[in-house]
Order: sequence, then structure tokens, then C-alpha cells
Amino acid sequence: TTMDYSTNDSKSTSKKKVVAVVGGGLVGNLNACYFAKRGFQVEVFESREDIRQAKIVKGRSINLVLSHRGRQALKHVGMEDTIISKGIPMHSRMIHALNGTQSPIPYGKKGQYILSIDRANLNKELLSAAETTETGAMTFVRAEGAKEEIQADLIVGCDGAFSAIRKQFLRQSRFNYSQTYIPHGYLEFTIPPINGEFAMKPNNLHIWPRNTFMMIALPNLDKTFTCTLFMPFEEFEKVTTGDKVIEFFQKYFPDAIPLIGAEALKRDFFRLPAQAMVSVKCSPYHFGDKCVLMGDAAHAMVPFYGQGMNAGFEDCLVFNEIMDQLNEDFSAVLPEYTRVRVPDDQAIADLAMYNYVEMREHVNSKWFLFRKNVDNFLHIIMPRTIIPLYTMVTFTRTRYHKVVKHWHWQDKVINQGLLFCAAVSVAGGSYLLVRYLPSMPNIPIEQLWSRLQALKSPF
Ligand code: EGU
Repeated sequence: TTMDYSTNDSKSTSKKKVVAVVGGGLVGNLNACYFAKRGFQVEVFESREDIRQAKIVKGRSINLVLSHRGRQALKHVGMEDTIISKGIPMHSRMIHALNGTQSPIPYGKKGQYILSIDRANLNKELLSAAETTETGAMTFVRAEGAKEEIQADLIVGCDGAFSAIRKQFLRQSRFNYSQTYIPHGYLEFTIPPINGEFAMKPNNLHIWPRNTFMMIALPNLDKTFTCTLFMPFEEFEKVTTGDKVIEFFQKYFPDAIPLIGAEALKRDFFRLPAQAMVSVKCSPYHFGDKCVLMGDAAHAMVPFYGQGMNAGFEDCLVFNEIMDQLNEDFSAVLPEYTRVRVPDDQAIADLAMYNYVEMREHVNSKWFLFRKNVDNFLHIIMPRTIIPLYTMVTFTRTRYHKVVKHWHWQDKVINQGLLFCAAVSVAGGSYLLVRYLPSMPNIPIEQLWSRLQALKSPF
């Protein structure tokens, strides 16, 4: 869609300031709520036909994870309760081993959970909330090929990972930009209900960790689960027939075959091509006092921390906090937003990428269980000092870059603790040897092995 985004230079104090929000996705609609609440005249631009329809759209997952940061952002516009009532709490992960064994690992203490949220419903709710926010001055523009010209005081680019607004930024000098596609793609399947009930435990995020391959499943309100299979494109290309699909699942996810259904599996595997995942970084996020980027347009990330939407929503919240601090003066707010937000968004994008590499390289179900249990154990014995990384990310609003700093610090503490324990036992062992060895029978080293064997073996 062709559109001109001109900005209005005449500072008329009598008229309401106009904010053009580009993109009617989750972050765009939340921004509409935020700006409408402040009394701006908001215009939302969305080129998709009917975003309120729950359609499967290529490159968009059906459900999302809502955690603390996203909740705080929704709370600010009074939407937390509405959204939460339609989400499904997930108190723990359920790890599926290859042999079908399921082991739960809680996300946090009792009462700490994340939510599985339906994207289409969330978007619908946000749109309705934006419309009803008391301004009476909201316009929703669905540009259908027409060239429209609007005057706006601020343009907010919330148009996703392939942002058209960001594309304009690329022409400036000193604008940094990078994008990285990972070798993995993803496909979605549905696990239907059994006798009208969830086919697996509903209040869990189900995970099948298999190193290179990984599958997760999130519960939906209609008692289905959405399964997402992550796999290198290279491997997707090898699975060319229905029989090969079953063969592949037999080998890696045998317990999922009856849940999804062999026929549905064969059908859905080829319904859409595997979807790509891209990580995007850029800076600055603003252009003068006229334009600013938020959400995926500013920092698309791989989904391996379940934080994409939460980080995008936190962008809106942080921007709003800065608007309060600096009296809505865009010429001060925009640079401050860039200064504050870029390091945090880059930190979470890096963490998501780090987790992708980690999962791919050495995480199977045993390792996953071991690591999460060790993390939880250390947290229980030293709750203030050792906080699992995902806890800081998921259940606090600690700035993402601070989270990374604390993580590096506690890693050092844990390693030094281990080193200390090792040193103590070596010192202790040496002392005992020196102290008691002289009184022991004199055994030549050569005989030690056979004596040891003799101790073990009854013969
Ligand atoms: C991946 C794809 C488990 C939705 C990271 C955990 C995810 C989600 C994890 C997707 C994993 C991975 C965390 C949460 C969440 C875990 C987390 C991953 C939601 C470190 C729609 N991840 N995800 N970590 O801890 O912090 O359970 O597609 F498999 S929620 Cl990859 Cl907390």
C-alpha cells in the first residue's frame, strides 16, 4: 500500500496532536490505546483486510506467551483482567522424553505462571479498547491501494519485522541495522480435544526437546493445543511424503502421533511451507521528533524466550513512562526512548538467540530437566543471590540488560563456589592423606589397583 506520511510542522496548540500508528497488530493497537488515553488523536493504518477475523496468517503464530512485562503494559490501559480471563495459565513446563515419560518443572513459586494467549482474540480486544477509549477522535484507515496523505505530529512504526517505516530509516546516515535468519523453520499442528477435554494436561507448556528438533505445545480456550515443530529447513526438505512424516514422528515424537492424528499430521505437514524466523536489530529507534519504532519493527527476535510480544508491549509502557517524565515533548522523549530501550531490546534479542543455539546444540529432555532443577534448587537455597535467568526475564520488570549483567555475575559466583568446594575438598583430602597415610599399611602403588578391584569384587 502506498501512503505518504507527512508530518505537521505548524504547532497549533488549540488542536489535538495527531499520532499516526502504522500497523494494526498487537503493538500498534496497544499504542493506539496508550495515545488515545493521553488525549491524542490517533489514526491507525493497517493494510490487511480484516484483522478482527481469526484467520491463519502465514508467518504468524496462533498463540503467544503473556508474562509479567506484557501484563504490566496491559494493566496500564485497564485491560489486564479482560485478557487474562481469556488466557490459559501455565504453571509449569511438561517435558516429554523420547520414551513418552512426562516430567513437570514449575516456572516459579506457587502462583507464578505464564499465560497462553490467542493472538486473534487479543488483537480484537485491543482494537475494541482503542476504539472505545474516550476521545471520539480515533480513525481506522484501511488503505486499499489508494494514496492517502495525512498530517501527523508523530508517526509510530509498529509494522512488524518487515517494517516499511524502518525501511525509510535505512536511508539516513548513522543508522545501524542487522538481520539474521536462523536455519530453523517452524510448522504448526493442532491437537484436538478427546471427548471434549484437553488431550494433555492443560496448565502446562509442553516441550519435546530433541537437540536439533524441538516441539512445543500451548493450550487454547477451545481445548485444543497448538503444536509448533522447530526444525532446520534442510530437514524439512527431506520429509517429502506423508509416510516420511510418520516415520520422522515415530523416531522423534512418537507420543505425539496419536494426539495429533496420523491423517491430520500428514495433511498439515504440507499445508503451508515451514515458516522462517528472523532476528532484527537496529538503532536509533527514532527519527528527529517525528517518527519512532516499536515492537518487531524495532527488534524482531527468535521465539525461544517467549518474550517477543512482552518486549513489544514493554516498549509502549516505557515510552509512556518517558512521556510522563518529559511532558510529552517529542524532541526530548524520542531520543530518551532510544537511549533507554535499545540496550534492553538488544539484550532480550541476544538472549533469545543464545537460547536457540543452546537448545539446538545440547538440550535434550534429560539435560533440560537437570538444568532447570539445578537452577530452581540454587534459587531455593539462595533466593536473593541466585535467580534463574528465565525468572528475571519472565516474572520481573528488571531491565533486560540488567538481567544479562546479573546472569553473568551469578554465573561467576556459582563457578567460584564450585571452585571453592573443589579447593576445600582437595585441601581436606591432602590433609587427611598426610595426617593418616603414615599410619596406614605400606602398599606399593602397583598393588593399589588389584586391591581396589578386590574390594569391589566378592571373588
Ligand atoms: C518457544 C516458541 C522452554 C513459544 C525456552 C523454556 C517458546 C515459546 C524456555 C514459542 C523452551 C524454550 C520460556 C518461558 C517460553 C522454558 C523460557 C518458549 C514460549 C528459557 C510460540 N520460554 N517459550 N525459556 O523455560 O524462559 O520453559 O512459539 F522450550 S515461556 Cl525454547 Cl518462561
